[in-house]
Amino acid sequence: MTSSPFSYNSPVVSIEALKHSIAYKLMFTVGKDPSVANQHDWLNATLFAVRDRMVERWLRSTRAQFSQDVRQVYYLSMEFLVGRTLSNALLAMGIYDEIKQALDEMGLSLDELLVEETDPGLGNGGLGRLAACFLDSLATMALPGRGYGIRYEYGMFKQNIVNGQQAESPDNWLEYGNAWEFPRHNTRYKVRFGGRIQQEGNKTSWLETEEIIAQAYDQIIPGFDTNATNTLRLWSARASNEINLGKFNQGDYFAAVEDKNHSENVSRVLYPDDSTYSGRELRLRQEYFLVSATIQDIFHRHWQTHHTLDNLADKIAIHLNDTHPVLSIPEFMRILIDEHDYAWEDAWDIVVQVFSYTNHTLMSEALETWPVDMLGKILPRHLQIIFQINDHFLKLLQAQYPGDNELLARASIIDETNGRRVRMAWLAVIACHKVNGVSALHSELMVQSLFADFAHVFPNRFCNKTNGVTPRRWLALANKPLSAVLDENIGQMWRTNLSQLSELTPHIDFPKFIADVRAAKLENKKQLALYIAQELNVVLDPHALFDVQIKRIHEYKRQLLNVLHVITHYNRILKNPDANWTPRVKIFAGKAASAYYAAKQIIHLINDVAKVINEDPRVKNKLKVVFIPNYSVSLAQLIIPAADLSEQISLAGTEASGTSNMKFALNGALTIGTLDGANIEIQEHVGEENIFIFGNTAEQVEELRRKGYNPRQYYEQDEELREVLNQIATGAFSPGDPKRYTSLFDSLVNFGDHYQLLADYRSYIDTQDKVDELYQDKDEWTRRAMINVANMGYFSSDRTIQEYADEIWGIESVKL
Ligand code: B1N
Repeated sequence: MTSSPFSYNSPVVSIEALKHSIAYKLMFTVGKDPSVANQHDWLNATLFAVRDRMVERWLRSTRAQFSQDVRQVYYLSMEFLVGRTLSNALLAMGIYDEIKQALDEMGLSLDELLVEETDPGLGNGGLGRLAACFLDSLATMALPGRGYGIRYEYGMFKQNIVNGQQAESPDNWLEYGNAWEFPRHNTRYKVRFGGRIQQEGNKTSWLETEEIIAQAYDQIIPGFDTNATNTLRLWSARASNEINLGKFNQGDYFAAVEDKNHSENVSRVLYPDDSTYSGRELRLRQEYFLVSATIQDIFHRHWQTHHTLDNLADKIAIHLNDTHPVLSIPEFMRILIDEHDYAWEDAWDIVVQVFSYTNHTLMSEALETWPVDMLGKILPRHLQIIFQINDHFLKLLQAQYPGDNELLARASIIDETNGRRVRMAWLAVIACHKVNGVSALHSELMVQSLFADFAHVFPNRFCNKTNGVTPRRWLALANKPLSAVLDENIGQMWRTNLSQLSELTPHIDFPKFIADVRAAKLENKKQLALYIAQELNVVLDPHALFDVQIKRIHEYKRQLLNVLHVITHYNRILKNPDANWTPRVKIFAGKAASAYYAAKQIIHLINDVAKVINEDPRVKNKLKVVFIPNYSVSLAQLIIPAADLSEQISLAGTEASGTSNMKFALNGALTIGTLDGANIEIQEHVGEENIFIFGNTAEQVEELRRKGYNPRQYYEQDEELREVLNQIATGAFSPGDPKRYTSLFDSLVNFGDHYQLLADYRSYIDTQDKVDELYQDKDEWTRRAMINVANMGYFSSDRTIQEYADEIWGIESVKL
C-alpha cells in the first residue's frame, strides 16, 4: 500500500486471484470452455469477476445509507448515457493495471476487450450524459442518491452514412445480454392507464384501468477511490397478464399475444429527439411509466423504515431532470390524497419541500405541452389534480395581482391559446421549491424570458447550477497520456479535487512540460487518425490542426456555419495554393433526429463537401473533412482528447450550457465559440487571451431580431460569403443533383436565417484566421491550451453536485 498526499491508496490484489476469478466466471457464469471462448465471452467473464468485487461495497453502502437513515435524493431522468462500464469500474476500484496484467498473463488484451463492450445509448445528448456524470459524482462523494430511468430495449438508433446521408437502424443493445445489470424479479409495480374516476363523498377512486407491470433492473454506480457506491434503477415493462386469457379461450391466439406486445411497447424505444418535443401518446405513457413505478418504489422504501409518510419531506428529495418526469407531482399528490387520506394542503406542503426541477432549454420547440384531451384520456385522475393545482395557484395570483387577467392567462398551467394544452414547465415551477438553469447566462435568461412572471411571484425559487463533467471518465479514463503528464507534475489527486489543476500554472513555463504535453496530444491524435483510416479510409496527418465539432446536429448549434468556413477556406486555398497554409482537419460527428429534415440536409452537405475537398488533388493535406458516423459516449472519449480546436458556435442565447465545451478545454483544446451557455464562464476562468470568442452576444442577437434582421444584406455585401452560398445553391458540391441545396440556401438568404449565421459569418472567419496563425507557433498554442487545463477545476461535476446537495437537496455524505 502506498500512502502519500499526492496519490491514492491501491488495494492489495493478487494477480493470481484475479486470473482465477476470471477463469472461474468464464466456466461457471458464462458457461464456456476456455478453448472455444471468444472475445465477448472473455469480456463477460472479466465483467462478472469485477462486478463481484464491487457487489460487496455496494451492499455495504446500501446498508450504511439505510441504517444512518439520512435524507436521500432521487434523480428522475428519461435518459442516462452512462457509457461503457468496465474501464470505469476498474479505474474506480484502483485495479486497472492489475486486471490488465492478469489478462495479459492469460494471453488476452484488456484494450481489445474494452472496446467489445456495448455502449448503452439510453439517451440523446447532453441532458442524458449530465445525468450520468451526476451519478458518478454522487457516488464518489458518498452522497446518498439514486438514479431512476427506463431500461429501453432499443436505445439511440445506430447511424450509418449511405451515399452521404444518414441512415438509421435499431440499436439492439441487449442482444448479447447485459452482464452489468441485476434483474429484480421481486421489485415490480403495477402502472395504470386510462379508466374512469368515481367520486363518493370526498373519496376519489380511479377505476377500470388498463395495467402493465414495471420491473426493476439495478446497476451499480461505483464511486472513485471509495467504498461508496450508488444505484441506477431502470424500469422495464411487462404485460400484466402474460396473455389475455379471455381472448385466448375464444381461440384468438394472435389478439391475445398482441395485447402483451402493446403493453411492453412502453419501454421499447428511446425517443431520438434532442431539444425538440414530439407530443406523441406513447411518449406520454413512457413518462408516466417512469414516474409511477418510481414514486411507488420511493414510498415503499420509506414506509418500510418509517411506517408513516408524514416525515417524507425530511427524508427524501426528488429531482426532475427537465419536465419529462413532471407527472411525479400529480402522482405524489394522488397517492397521498386518494390512498392515504391526506388533506390537500398537507400533501401540497410535502410536495413543495420534496421536489426540485432543472430546466435545460428555453427554446419553444422543446417545451412540453400535452393536449388536455390526451392527458385526460390516459391519466384522468392526474388531469383533475393538475386542474386543482392550477385553481389554487390562480387564486393566489389573483389575490396578489387583482385584475391582471393577462397575467392569469399567461401563468395558467392550461394554455388556452392553441387548443387546450397543459404546460408541463409551469406545473414544475409552481410545485418545486427550487428551479435551476444550467449556466449563468441560461439561468439569467430563464427568469427574464420563459419564467419572467413566475420570477416575480416566487423570487427565491430560481437559481443557477452551472453544469460540470466528471474528471474520472473525461480525463483519467479518456486521456491516459495527458493524465500521466499531470500525475508527474502535480500528483494524482486532481481526480477527486479538480481545482488542484491550478497547480499546473508554474509548470507551464517549462519547455520540458510543454514538450511532454505536446507528445501526449500527438499520441491521442494518432489514435484517432488510426480509427478514421480504418473506418473511413481517409488518411490524416496527425500534425495538422484537428478542428472538431461533435454534438447533435441541430440548426441552432450551427454546424452549417462551420461548413461555410470549410468552403471559404477551400476557396482561398484554390486561389492561392502556395501560401503558407496551416494544415487543418475538420472533424464532424453527430446524429440528427430521424424526422428532422433540415438537420439531415446538413449531414448530407458535410459529406458532399468532404467528398469534393478530399478528392481534390490541388488541396492535398492542407485541408481534409471527415464526418465520423454513429457518435456516442465511447467515440467522444476517443475524439475529444485528440482535438486541438473545439467548435462551440451556437447562436448566443440558444445553447443552455453545453458540456462538451468543458470536456474539450479540460483535455487541452482551445475553444472557438460564441458568448453562449457555459462558454461565457469558461472564458471567465481561462482568460480572454486563451479562447477565441466571436459573434454577437445574446443581447445583440435580440436587438437584431427586434430591429428586423435582414440576412440578404450580408449576402449582398460580403463577396466571399456570397461566393460560398452560391456554390452551395448551384450544386458545386452536389454536381449530380444541382438543386439539392436550394431550399437550404433559401432558408439562409431568403427566409430569415433564424439562427443568424450570416450575421456572425465575417467575425467567425476572421477569428478562424487568428486560429491558423496561432497554430503556427506550436509552443504558444500548447501554452495557452495548458492555461485552459489549469483553470478548468470549476467545471467538475463534483462542484456542481456539491452545490445541488447544499442548496437544493439538503443531503450530506454517508459515513462508511
Ligand atoms: O441539456 C444539456 C445542456 O448542456 C445543453 O445545452 C442542452 O441543450 C441540453 C428534450 C432535451 N436541453 N434540452 C434537452 C433533451 C431531450 C429531449 O427529449 C430536450 N437537452 C438539453 C445539459 O444541461
